[in-house]
Amino acid sequence: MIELYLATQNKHKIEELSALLGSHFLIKSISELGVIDDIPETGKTLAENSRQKAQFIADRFGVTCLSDDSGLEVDCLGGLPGVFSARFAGEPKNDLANSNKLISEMSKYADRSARFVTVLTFHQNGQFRQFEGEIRGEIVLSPRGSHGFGYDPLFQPENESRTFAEMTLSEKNLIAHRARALHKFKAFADESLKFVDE
Ligand code: ITT
Repeated sequence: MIELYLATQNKHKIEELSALLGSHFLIKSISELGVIDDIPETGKTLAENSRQKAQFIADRFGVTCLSDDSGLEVDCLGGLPGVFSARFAGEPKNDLANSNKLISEMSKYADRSARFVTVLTFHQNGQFRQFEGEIRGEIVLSPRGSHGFGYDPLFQPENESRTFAEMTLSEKNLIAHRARALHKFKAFADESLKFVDE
């Protein structure tokens, strides 16, 4: 079993990742390390921000950790909100304000295609590795559903008639960006990590 600190303050990410990580990992919260504020993210890409969050925890505590930086990239907005997804409507970050801004910015476009992307960064013993997952879909201009978080009520994955917010966590986790990135991490872990319980 490997102790794995999740380098995020987002409880929904923790829920989604925890449901998939499996029994080889003992999941730990960075609040146990005394980190209770948002970890700074000042990069220009999801990959840079993801690395920055894992590096922040690694530099201070040296622990094995996994960070997540995710974003919604909307084609007609040139990839926005992208790296600005959490604070699209400004500070303080607010899911509803972000969604309302997205609806208003998109109303003049017919093309509603978009993708969700996650970049996970795994740190162990000074080594960093990244894993990316994406799912394509489209933005609906009337929010639907009450599950999930963030832009979930506005995102309808391709080949689905429901938004992410109309799915249970396990249904979302069968297809979503974060789950796809996590499966890549798990394949790497199964191949390369030593679990002391084996
Ligand atoms: P941490 O930095 O502490 O991990 P955060 O919420 O600030 O938490 P991000 O910087 O990755 O995380 O921000 C991504 C934003 O994109 C997030 O706040 C949501 O608004 C949105 N988002 C990310 N993944 C999502 C998902 O699976 N469903 C809906 N919205 C999502």
